[in-house]
Amino acid sequence: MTMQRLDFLLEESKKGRPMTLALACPYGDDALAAVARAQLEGIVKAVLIGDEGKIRRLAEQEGHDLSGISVVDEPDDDRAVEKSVKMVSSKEADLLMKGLVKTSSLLKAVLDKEWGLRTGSLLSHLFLFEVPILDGRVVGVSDGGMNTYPDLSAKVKIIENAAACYHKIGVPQPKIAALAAVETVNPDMPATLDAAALAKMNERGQIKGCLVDGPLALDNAISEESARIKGLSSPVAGKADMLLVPDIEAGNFVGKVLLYMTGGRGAGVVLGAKKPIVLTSRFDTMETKLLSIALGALAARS
Ligand code: COD
Repeated sequence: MTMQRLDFLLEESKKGRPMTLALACPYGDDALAAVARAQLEGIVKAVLIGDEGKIRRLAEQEGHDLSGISVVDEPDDDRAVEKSVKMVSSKEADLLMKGLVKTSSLLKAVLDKEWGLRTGSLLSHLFLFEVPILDGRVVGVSDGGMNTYPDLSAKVKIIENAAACYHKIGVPQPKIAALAAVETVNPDMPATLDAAALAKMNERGQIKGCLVDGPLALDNAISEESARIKGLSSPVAGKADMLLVPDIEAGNFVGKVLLYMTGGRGAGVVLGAKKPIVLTSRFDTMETKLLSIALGALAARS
């Protein structure tokens, strides 16, 4: 069974208590619209941290109802990011969201040794995509957002972070394809060596809570027909829930192709920190932002 459509994230995240979300610098890129909607739907209780005058003007211009939403006035962007991160590290908020601020600035604040959200483990980004051309099938990609060129140990952590998130959204044994350009081990292609090692580590119980196979090429990770033609029989080939990509470039390209060239929807979150971080890009639609908040809210549950 593969996951279909991302709407279940909205349904599930409405159940139980709304999570308190700290949104840093909520200016003009649909983040405010998505948070206002998430508050209305009972998914989150939002706190907006930024220039209060600007936030209220924007809400009025765009017609967002801020009643019930708290605003912390901090006109300086760096200090607004710091305050937002501190709200989460002090447990005043259950999850963090990036508004109109550079991804690297937010991540650097999250990694601050004194007041950041480090846990001693690796932080990694997971993006779930709903792919129309596959009848709405949900395919995850990690890590196309945070870790640039992960080594084998980092890839293990990326898988573990993703598996823990899949468990929280109701997939007890996610099928993870360790991607490479080919499905055979080739000593000249390091991604195939890491993928084979990860598959073996999973088989031997060194990586738990998921099924990992690799190396797999994108086609035989996703398409059962392609896996059959290549003679691959494994519980993962053709049925992958998540693609473990070799580096940020591969992850970013796959993700952007799915969003911008297939008209898909997505939901993205940074995992492995004290609490999840909703990290969408300026170009993501309001819908993708709302789905990301729902994913973050589910991942924030203990
Ligand atoms: N998890 C935990 N700790 C980390 C991580 C991580 N993923 N990355 C770095 N650290 C720690 C290091 O151990 C070190 O203690 C400190 O943070 C600084 O490490 P650097 O110098 O390697 O990292 P930075 O601060 O220069 O950059 C970290 C970023 C996450 C900002 C950087 O890796 C980055 O820019 N990633 C890409 C983000 C991006 O642009 N995404 C957009 C794609 S759409």
